[in-house]
Amino acid sequence: MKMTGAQAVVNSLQKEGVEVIFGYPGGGVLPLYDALYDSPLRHVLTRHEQGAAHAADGYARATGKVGVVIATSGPGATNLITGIATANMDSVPMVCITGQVGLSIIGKDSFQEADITGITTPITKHNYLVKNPKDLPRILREAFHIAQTGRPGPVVIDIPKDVFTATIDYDYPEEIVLRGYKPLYEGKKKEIDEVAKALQKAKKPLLFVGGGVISSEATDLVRTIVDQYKIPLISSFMGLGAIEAKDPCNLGMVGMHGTVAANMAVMDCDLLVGLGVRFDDRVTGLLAKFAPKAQIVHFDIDPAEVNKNVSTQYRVIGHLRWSLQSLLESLEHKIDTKVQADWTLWLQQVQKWHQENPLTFKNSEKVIKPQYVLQELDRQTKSNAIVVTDVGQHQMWTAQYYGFHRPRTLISSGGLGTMGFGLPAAIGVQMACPQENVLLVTGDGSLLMNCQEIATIVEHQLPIKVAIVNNHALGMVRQWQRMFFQQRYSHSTFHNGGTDYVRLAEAFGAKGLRATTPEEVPQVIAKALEIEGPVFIDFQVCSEENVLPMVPAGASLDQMIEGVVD
Ligand SMILES: Cc1ncc(C[n+]2csc(CCOP(=O)(O)OP(=O)(O)O)c2C)c(N)n1
Repeated sequence: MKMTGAQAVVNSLQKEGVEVIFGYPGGGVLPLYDALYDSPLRHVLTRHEQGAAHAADGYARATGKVGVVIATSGPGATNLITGIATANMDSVPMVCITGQVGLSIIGKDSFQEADITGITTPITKHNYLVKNPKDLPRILREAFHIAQTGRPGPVVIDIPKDVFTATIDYDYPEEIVLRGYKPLYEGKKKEIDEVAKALQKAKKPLLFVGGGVISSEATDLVRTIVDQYKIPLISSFMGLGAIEAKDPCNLGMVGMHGTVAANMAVMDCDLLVGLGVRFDDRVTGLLAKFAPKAQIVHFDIDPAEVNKNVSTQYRVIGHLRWSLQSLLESLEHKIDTKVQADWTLWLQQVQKWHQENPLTFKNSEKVIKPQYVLQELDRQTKSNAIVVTDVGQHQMWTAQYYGFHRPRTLISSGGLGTMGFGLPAAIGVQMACPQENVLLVTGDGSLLMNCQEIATIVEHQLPIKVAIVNNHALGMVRQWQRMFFQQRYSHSTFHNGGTDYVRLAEAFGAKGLRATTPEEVPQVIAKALEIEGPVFIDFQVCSEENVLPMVPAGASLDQMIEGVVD
């Protein structure tokens, strides 16, 4: 069938089952926007390309499907960069379509030209500059395949304006032939058997659950292992929600702001089994003292991850669904009562640590404590909202005080730590899950970084509830300055009383509420939950609070600061 390049892109998106696209038009992509005009595809016009990228990312994190974003050439495309890097660090499947100047004027500093394939090479799983219009269907097919298979990630397709307008014979390929790209599904049985043997010998095994467990939809298999063998588990920030927070085997988050029990368990275990984790520096602390008594096992789909940060004794490369299923088969009848008895003793030990060292804070009747806001949000939403966060103290308090029970219910920028992610990501999440309660927990700093997207939320009347943990400061920066820079608060405070967030919300046409005293917190949350549309709540919290416990950067996991630091 004959059609233009732009129509070919639209057709291909439909063939890939795309439902919604996030984007922002401009000269370089005008032919594509013209083709979208006649298509049934839903397009959400954000107010900034960065917002579009985070919205597509949020959509992908909430569903597991590929998020799609469109931007024009030059500044449109460069505005996507932070969003692409964010998705890349957290292995989120995304296809980004960017416009490019005409083929004959590429490389001539043409108007609105940027070398986007060059710029995004280090932050994409793959990228394309389409030079021949007839390659478009194949490239789109490949891009979706690459984005969602193996370790998921973002793929950029840069399309020159005259490629959009050229006429081609359209045929969408069924088959994909990609030399050199073989995303592994099944690993080696031998590797599994070695892990099973190591487990039989272990007296203090510890499962370490990461975001890969969620993205590979393998939570049920981890659940089965935990139920059957009662092995304690810890979670990375990205792994929260994979297993119920309240599960008796779950010690919670590990690392810099992890629980005491999780960190102590790492220091004492004799076999640490990493499942879809990156062993990121916020998790390991001082590498030389990470899991000092343990042999380390690493399960991952991406061979490049193994031995990147920690040296492992055992590794299994493969899709976690295959690997965990095989491990379960391999373990069957091999864990005798003697081994199981050791594991039970170990579980009792770590549970005792967990009971003796719960996450706590000193509540107050005078000032609103941020942790109290989180506890109350958790209580009133029955731990059942999809919670999106920004980056900072509020993000860590959310991880600590909200009870995540289902996978894909904590949507947050873990790897890159992108302030400004939350609001647009919440748009993508609410679009993907219209029936769910979507709660955004943000900071007064982060919210301002993409606050233009309030307009998008209002336009689509998305019923997102936004909790602004307003400490009139860049709280996490302030905390570091307080603890490690002799309280020299260099440029971390918002003066002049900060922004009036109620009026900001109202200026965009959303509802704004405020809580200034602890008694108002429950009432204001209840009211926000009753209101149907978008609501922004300004919680005026005390700015002195620190996120604790804390392992200082570069210290070992047993060097936790637990008490309140003044
Ligand atoms: C885009 C970006 N710029 C800077 C930082 C560094 N940073 C990390 S946390 C933080 C403060 C966040 O402040 P706020 O959003 O108010 O949250 P709070 O820590 O007060 O809860 C900053 C500046 C970042 N993570 N992202």
